[in-house]
Amino acid sequence: MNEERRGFLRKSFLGALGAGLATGMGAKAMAQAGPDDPAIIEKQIWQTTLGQPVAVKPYGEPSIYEKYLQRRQSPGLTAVDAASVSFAPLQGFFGIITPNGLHFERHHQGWYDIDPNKHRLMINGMVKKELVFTMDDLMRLPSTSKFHFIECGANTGMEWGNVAVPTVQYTHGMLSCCEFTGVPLSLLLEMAGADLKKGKYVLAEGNDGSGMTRTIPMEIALDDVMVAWAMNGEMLRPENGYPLRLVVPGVQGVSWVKWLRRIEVGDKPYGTKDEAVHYIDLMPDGTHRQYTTVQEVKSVITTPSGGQQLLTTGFYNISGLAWSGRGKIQRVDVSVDGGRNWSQARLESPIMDKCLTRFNIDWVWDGKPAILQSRAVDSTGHIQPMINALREVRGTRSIYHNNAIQSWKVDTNGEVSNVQVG
Ligand SMILES: Nc1nc2c(c(=O)[nH]1)N[C@H]1C(S)=C(S)[C@@H](COP(=O)(O)O)O[C@H]1N2
Ligand SMILES: [Mo]
Repeated sequence: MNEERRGFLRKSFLGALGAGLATGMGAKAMAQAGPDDPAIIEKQIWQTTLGQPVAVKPYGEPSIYEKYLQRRQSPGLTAVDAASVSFAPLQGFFGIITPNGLHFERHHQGWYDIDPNKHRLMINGMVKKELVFTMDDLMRLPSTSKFHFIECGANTGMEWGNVAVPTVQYTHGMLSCCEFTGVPLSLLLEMAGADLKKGKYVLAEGNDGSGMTRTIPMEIALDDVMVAWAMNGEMLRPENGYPLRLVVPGVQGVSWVKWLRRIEVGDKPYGTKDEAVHYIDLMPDGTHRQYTTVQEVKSVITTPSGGQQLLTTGFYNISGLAWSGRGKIQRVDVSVDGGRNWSQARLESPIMDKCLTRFNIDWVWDGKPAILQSRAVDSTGHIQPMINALREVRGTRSIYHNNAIQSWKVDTNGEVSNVQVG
């Protein structure tokens, strides 16, 4: 790889955006390689000297050449760092799994590294017997592992007002996807003898100072909700709820209560601050829509995406992610001309319920301006809407639940930027 060009690419990308460069963007540099390239004909230091011994780093880290791929805070979005969000660098991900160190974070009052020996989970309310579990008690139970996406209800929220946030990290980066391991909540409710006749809801409560509490309808609680201690093969990271969090597949992130300490069975919705003041959708007529549970079908092209630069005309692999809180992804169509023509993208397997699905499609850029869009359809037949169709129903003053089609404009100089079309 041509070092200068690589340096130039990194610098320009960093200078413009302060965001990481996705590997695979060195198209021109790769095209310049040839039979006289010293990188292939000369012996390199890594061929002629001894490498590092094992376990220099008992817990492994990414290559130093990937150090700019980081989760990042949006400057000016929140005044207090402990009540903030860091966005996942979607532009640098491959496949569907989010590496644990790059999972997005959203804390209402900071994160804690809670001593698992002091952590308890209580099941109370309308139950025959109140139960309190230690982590050891929970981890003896029959566990299950499942892949799911988590998306904050406020993801893509700035687009309601057409703020044209520059990169996919900031437009869609409150999204991650992991394999979670834990026990079904239904098992714990059964053990406590929950009153399933009168008990129509559960309240989930976190162990942090924000007093995070969310109501979950009983049919969802009994369906696929998990009390999880692991993500991607290791214990949860402290930022993501160590040692215990709720996994509520298909439902907005706020209901995935971290540092989970209590589940209460009740007969009506609890109307807590996190569902009466926050996480409510402001509708055009001034009313609020409460208890929006499902994250509707959505997709986004992650490469090429805002802030990236196409260096030459020619072949590109357009790649992105699609997901639906209602089930599986059925189909993704991609347009390169602002929605006039659509072609069906390849869906990579596995395609799982309430999980990210990776799509890819070939594209040859002719050097003319282009507008790239993706439109997902889920297994229940729901289709991702155009932004203005969604605005007609939802208005422009909401923050939450924007699942509109995202448009990236490619300029004649190869610069990719965020625009709104349709
Ligand atoms: N206890 C507790 N749980 C919480 C939160 C919190 O601040 N405290 N934030 C919620 C919100 S708004 C989201 S979007 C997700 C974010 O999960 P993550 O930080 O693991 O990405 O956690 C939810 N669970
Ligand atoms: Mo959230």
